[in-house]
This record gives sequence, C-alpha cells and structure tokens, in this order.
Amino acid sequence: MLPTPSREDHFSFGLWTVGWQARDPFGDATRPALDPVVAVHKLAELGAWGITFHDDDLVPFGSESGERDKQIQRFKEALEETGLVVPMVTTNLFTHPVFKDGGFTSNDRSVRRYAIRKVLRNLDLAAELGAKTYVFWGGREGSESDAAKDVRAALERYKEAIDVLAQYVIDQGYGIRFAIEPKPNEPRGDILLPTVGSALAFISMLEHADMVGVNPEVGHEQMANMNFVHSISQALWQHKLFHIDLNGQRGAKFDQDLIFGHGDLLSAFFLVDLLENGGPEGAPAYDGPRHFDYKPLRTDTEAGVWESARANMVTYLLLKERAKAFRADPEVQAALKEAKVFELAQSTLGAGESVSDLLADRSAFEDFDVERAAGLNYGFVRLSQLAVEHALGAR
Ligand SMILES: [Mn+2]
Repeated sequence: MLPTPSREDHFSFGLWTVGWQARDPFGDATRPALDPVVAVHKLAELGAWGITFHDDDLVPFGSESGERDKQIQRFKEALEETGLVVPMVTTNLFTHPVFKDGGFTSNDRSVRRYAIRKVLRNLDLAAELGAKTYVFWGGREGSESDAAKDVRAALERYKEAIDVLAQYVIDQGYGIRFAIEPKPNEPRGDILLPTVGSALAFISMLEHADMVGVNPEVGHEQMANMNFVHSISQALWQHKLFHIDLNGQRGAKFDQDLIFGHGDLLSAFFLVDLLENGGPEGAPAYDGPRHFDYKPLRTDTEAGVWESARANMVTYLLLKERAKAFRADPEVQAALKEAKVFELAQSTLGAGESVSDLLADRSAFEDFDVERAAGLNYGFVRLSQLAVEHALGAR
C-alpha cells in the first residue's frame, strides 16, 4: 500500500518546479507554459499543502502594475478555492541580464539598488499572502574570475542588503524570517556562500542574525561533495534550519534537481529519519515546510509533471514509514546502544567537574587502558546494514 499525501504532511512546491518548461543550456522548452492557477489546483488535488514562488514566476518580469494586480488577484482566488497556503516567497535576481554580475553584489551600484528595490516590493506581497519565510538564493552573486570580484567588498554589500531588508521587515512588523540558500556554482563559476557552513558563518556577521537562517538544498550541498545529513544536523544544532529544499542529486556534477530520493536514496533515508525522528524523545527535529525544489524530467509531458510531483511526496512518506520502522525495531535500538550512539549525548566532563578534577583523575589518562579502548568493536557495520534492510523494506 502506497501512502497518500495530505495537508497534514506540510508538503510545498515551488511554482518554478512544476512550471519548469524544461529549457536547459543546450535545448529549448519541451513543455508549454503552465498557468499558476492550474498549478495551485493540481497541487491541491495531489495532497500538497503549500505553494511558493519567485516574484517573476507569478508575474512576468517587466509587467505593468495593472497586469501585476490582475495576476496576483487570480492567484489569490485559486488559493482561496483550494486552501493552499504560501509558506515561503523568494525573488528572482538571476534571470534578467541586468543581474548578469549579480543583484546585491553586482559591481554596478545602480544594479544593487535596483535589486534591493525588487526584493522590497516582493516582501510586501509575501507579507500580504501570509508567508513566514523569505528565501535568498544568490545564484548570480559570484564570479568566474578572481580579478573581477573583490570578494570582501561583495560580502560587505551582501550583508548590507540583508541588513537593510531585515530592518524593513522589522519596521513593517511583517514577522517574516529570512533563509539563505547556499550553492557552490551554477550559474556563476563560483557562487558566494557556497555551502551551509559558509552561510552560517556569514549569518553570524549580520545586524539581525537572529532572524536569518538557512534553506539548504539536497543537490546544492551534494554538488559541493558535502554530506547533506551532516549539513542539516549543524543547521539544526545552531537553530538555523528555517526552511529546506528537497530534491535528488547523483554526485558532484551539474545541478540535476531530480525527484527527492531519485539521487542518493540512502542519504535521503537518513535525512528523513533526522527530520522526522531526530528531535527530543523521537519527535520531529524540524517542523517547517517539506518543500520540493526539483525539475520534472525534460523528456516528459505535463502528465509526467504531475507524476513527478506525486513521486516526491510518496517517496518522502515511504522513507518516513521506513525510518519509523527503523527506530521502532528492538534490534536497531540494541545496535544503537552497542554502537554507543546514545553515549555521545553524555557530556565528556561530569556535572561540575573542572579541568583540575580531570587532571586529577588518573583513570582518564595515567591509568587509562588505551589498548582496551583501541580494541573496541563499535558495531557500525551491523547498524548500517540494519538501516539498509529497513530502507529496503526487508524488515
Ligand atoms: Mn532551491
């Protein structure tokens, strides 16, 4: 029996995902444009809960204000009819050639001012639609040549833009939080804030660091050869996982944007286990949207688009079921204990123990049996195989 997605699962999709016309650097569109109103209705029918968009996904770049109002009104009506929500909104600061050297970090000051204005306008719309998160993916913020970009100045301008926008959200009382989405490259040769770690370090320098977190994407982190589960764990540890982009990627190559689970399936299993069971007492570690940012295969027509939307949600739910079974298995619990996985949660020094106490503890060093500890069997092989067997549904 396959699980059925429902509103309670909090699945959301970018309008640009199901709406992707499958233009790539080597080929033209293989699908016609998709009306955002149709996307809202189809996603709601399939059991999704939310829809997200870049400003230009909803209203084409350069539209006159009358046309903009009309498109927004149609979209709002579709939301009302279906009950779909808009949990996140973002800005397109990458498609139009004006952004060829970036938005917030373009060498041209007038472009930077224009970029901030474009975000300000869309923040008003995000607030109007009730969005709680605003994502910043700076795909054009970067360079191909180290001669062409003063990276320290670029980071200062990036900070300036986020500081200004955060202050605006505070002044307007919008209650929106920001989430920075890292990516190592593509479309720029090298993009600023390439990994989750870089973004977290950048956030620590911001004026309103408390309202800025990350929006890690599976494929983006894997393109940089990072372990996505580790990156998400650190974001959670720093209380910075504000949003997440789920998709699939097979290794360090171009951004594949595959369906969730259609890349590194075992990593997807451990990711879902972390998100759903990684909190205190096995509660979810993350309660935000389960957001898909992927591309339906270019080979398929609109039928494949909706099949792919369903596939993302069903795969997530299957992995959630498998992860629950993994955690509930007494053999797994015994193996986790033998592997000392729970022991890592215990502080290394005792409560109230000082460094002098540690120095005075002969059992910790002088009398420590190094040979015994070197001979420990952690049992990670058995534990890993139990996970694989659960992931494959064999247990
Ligand atoms: Mn993304």
